[in-house]
Amino acid sequence: MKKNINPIFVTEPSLAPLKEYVKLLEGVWERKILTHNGPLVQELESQLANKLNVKSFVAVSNGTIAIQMAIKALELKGEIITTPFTWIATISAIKWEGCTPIFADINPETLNIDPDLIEDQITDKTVAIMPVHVFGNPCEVEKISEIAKKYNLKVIYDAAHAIGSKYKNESLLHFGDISATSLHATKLLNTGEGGGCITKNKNLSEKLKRIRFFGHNDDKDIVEDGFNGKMTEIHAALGLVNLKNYEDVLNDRKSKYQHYLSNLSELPKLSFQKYNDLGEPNYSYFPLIFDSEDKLLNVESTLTNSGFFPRRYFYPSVNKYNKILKKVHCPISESIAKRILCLPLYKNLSIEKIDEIINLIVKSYY
Ligand code: T4K
Repeated sequence: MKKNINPIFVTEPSLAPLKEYVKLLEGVWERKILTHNGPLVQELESQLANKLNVKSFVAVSNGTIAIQMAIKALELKGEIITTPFTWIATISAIKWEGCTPIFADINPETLNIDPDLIEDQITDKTVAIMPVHVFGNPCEVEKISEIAKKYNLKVIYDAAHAIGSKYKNESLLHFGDISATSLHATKLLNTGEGGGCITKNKNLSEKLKRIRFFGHNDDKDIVEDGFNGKMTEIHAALGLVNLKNYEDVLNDRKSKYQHYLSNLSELPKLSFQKYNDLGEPNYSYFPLIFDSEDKLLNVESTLTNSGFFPRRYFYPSVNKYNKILKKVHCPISESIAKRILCLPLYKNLSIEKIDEIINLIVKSYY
């Protein structure tokens, strides 16, 4: 097999035609409004709320800030139970808001927090649960909501991966007190950097808008302890043009996901993320779970030697970052984190390239 002249990375941003973006930027140049809740940010929020069928979408500067704003809006101080199988941003956002992350281990099949392990971690300091819809796979939202009700806890979903995912036909972003999503370059829908907070509660949504704008109300009085979480017009313009291709990107990922799956499912001792029966994921990542780390390293080096660069999301399990976190053991997450590899998956990736990846994996297996 020839080495790729152009390396193939785990993902590539889906970008609308440049001409369409430039057209929107011309308006920005004319208006000279670059930020502070400009018309394009408002338009993006309204289009996103319609497209995703959510009550409101508060656009912010990135997904990490969205999580911090959710914690701030709910005025949480104490312990937040979360998953060890996530990106470090989940944890850093909790810590930046002066709260303490407490880990409940994951289900080895769904890769999401195991609801049956949450109650063991509840103490009198617990204020909230922060599950992550890992790789867009819906968490067990109903069980989590029951636990939260029983112990009077808030639920914030780290929905960074979850734009386009559904649960019982409703947008997954509608669950919990607040969901925080990401519009980063590597996500299904991107504004370059960006994110959003979603809630069904109108008062909370208004509060989030004030928090993102230094705590100002409409009369420019300071009524909240806010900060700067604003999205710019330049980012919103990118979101608006990319949003036009959103369904196309979603369907493309789904068909490529299925192509990978049908060609790899016969390989021995290889498993795949188990999707929630009541949900519909957005197929935003294609993770492979090996039976040993050695097998993973072998497949990874075969692929990289041929110019394909899969990624070890998430490695290591975040509870292992002991320079910033107290040592705790999360055996399931630690084991999965060592054995999971995400394959390239994005709109411009051709089926021929995917077949090359599949062939390399199959060869390195026998
Ligand atoms: N919660 C969870 C569960 C998350 O996964 C994340 C972020 C967050 C919260 C926080 O959301 P944000 O604050 O980021 O909005 C990426 C992203 O930086 C990060 O957004 C994402 N999760 C995380 C899982 O992955 P890397 O380390 O993969 O970035 P990088 O630069 O290695 O990019 C991967 C590949 O994508 C590259 O090999 C090439 C391609 N790429 C990347 C960028 C940035 C492009 O083609 N163009 C680009 O502009 O972090």
